Amino acid sequence: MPALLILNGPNLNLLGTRQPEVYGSTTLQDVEAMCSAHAPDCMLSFFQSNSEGALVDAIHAAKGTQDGIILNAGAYTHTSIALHDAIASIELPAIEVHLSNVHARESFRHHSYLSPVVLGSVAGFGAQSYLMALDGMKAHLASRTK
Ligand code: CA2
Repeated sequence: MPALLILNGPNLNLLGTRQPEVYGSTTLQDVEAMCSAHAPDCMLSFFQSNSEGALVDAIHAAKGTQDGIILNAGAYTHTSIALHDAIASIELPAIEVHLSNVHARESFRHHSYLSPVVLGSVAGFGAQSYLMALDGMKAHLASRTK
């Protein structure tokens, strides 16, 4: 059974409570419950932090304990070389997730420091983005063990 870490970055703890027109009305707890229901064949761990260093630590801790990472780094996506380096260093497959279609928003959201070091990205499907990333990660891991 694959062990997957679902990591959420800054302000995502506010999901469902503010800006529902951008991020929907689903809370982070709802998203986590949807992931668990969608992937009963995976051992899921969840972590959210508003601190860049705590996210780096969680990525480091995933090495040797997890088979993959699904990551919504929030605004750190667009700023964090530290998260880029952390993902590059652990040699685990990672998928970048966004609730909103970042490419249809402000230009400062168009660049991701994470995109070069992840398997792929899913953006724009709200909470469904996480489920699509789970499917992609499961398919990727299954194809490696064949
Ligand atoms: O679309 C996404 O998932 C983002 O990663 C969300 C980030 C944003 O900075 C990225 O550009 C795209 C922001 C997360 C903030 O979430 C909030 C949720 C509710 C209320 C306020 C903020």
